[in-house]
Amino acid sequence: MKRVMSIQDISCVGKCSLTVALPIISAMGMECSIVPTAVLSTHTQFSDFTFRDLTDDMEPIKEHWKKEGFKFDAIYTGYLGSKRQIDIVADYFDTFKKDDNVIIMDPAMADNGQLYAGFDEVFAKEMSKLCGKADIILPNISEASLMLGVKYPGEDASIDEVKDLLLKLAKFGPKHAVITGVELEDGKFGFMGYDTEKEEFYSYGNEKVDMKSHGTGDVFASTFTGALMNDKSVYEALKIAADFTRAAILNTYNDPDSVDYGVNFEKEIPFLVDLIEST
Ligand code: PXL
Repeated sequence: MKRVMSIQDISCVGKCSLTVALPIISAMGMECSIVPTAVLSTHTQFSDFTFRDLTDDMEPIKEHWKKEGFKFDAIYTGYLGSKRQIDIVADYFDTFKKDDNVIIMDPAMADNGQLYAGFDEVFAKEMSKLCGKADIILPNISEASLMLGVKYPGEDASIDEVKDLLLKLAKFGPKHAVITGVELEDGKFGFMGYDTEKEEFYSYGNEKVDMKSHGTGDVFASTFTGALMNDKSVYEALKIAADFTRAAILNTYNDPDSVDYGVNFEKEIPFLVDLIEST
């Protein structure tokens, strides 16, 4: 069985980061080993959340795993809480990156042009340096522009603006830079990516569901990771992630009892398994 390492926080209520990565990656038939970076009572879109920093545990976990000789087929990182955590994650990459595994980074730190609570532009720059060690990076439009230190073009950025961001992200050094949450030319909503080796753009989208939701970037990145581990190509895995994320949003949109802090990805797990089997 393939093994994924996921490094991000546990938000006890909030349907994001590890409470999304673990069920999705497990449902896709992969072992998901975790490095919890912090325990929060909720994600940071709530007020008065608690935050227990677990940075001091990260180095000893890494050292133990190194001693045990554990190997990972993918390393997938999401929300990181501080510059020090970014430095430690860089050490994880140096320790566990091999020729035959893949590093996937979702630089989760902003939405709608706004950094999440506790972050600043300096943190965004540090995150951009870490992206240079990744094979595939999955920022949204806000994260891409903040990491690049350029003006936020808005959620309705034009295709030319998105392409410009992608070419600049490519200079960080990943094999694929992918921007999520893009309004495509055909009126669809999805992702646009750039393959830095083939020097080619690609994109895919679905009809937009008219709803703002939290944690969708985490659902997308977790699904992408699981699909890639199921031997799908980068493009196929991104497409599966886009289709599943949209299904989770649509389910939430149609559910009168839905919560507003996350999406109903749980209800769509059977669809995810179908997507994996039929792709
Ligand atoms: O969904 C991204 C995310 C992850 N972790 C924490 C967050 C957020 C978004 O707000 O606050 C703690």
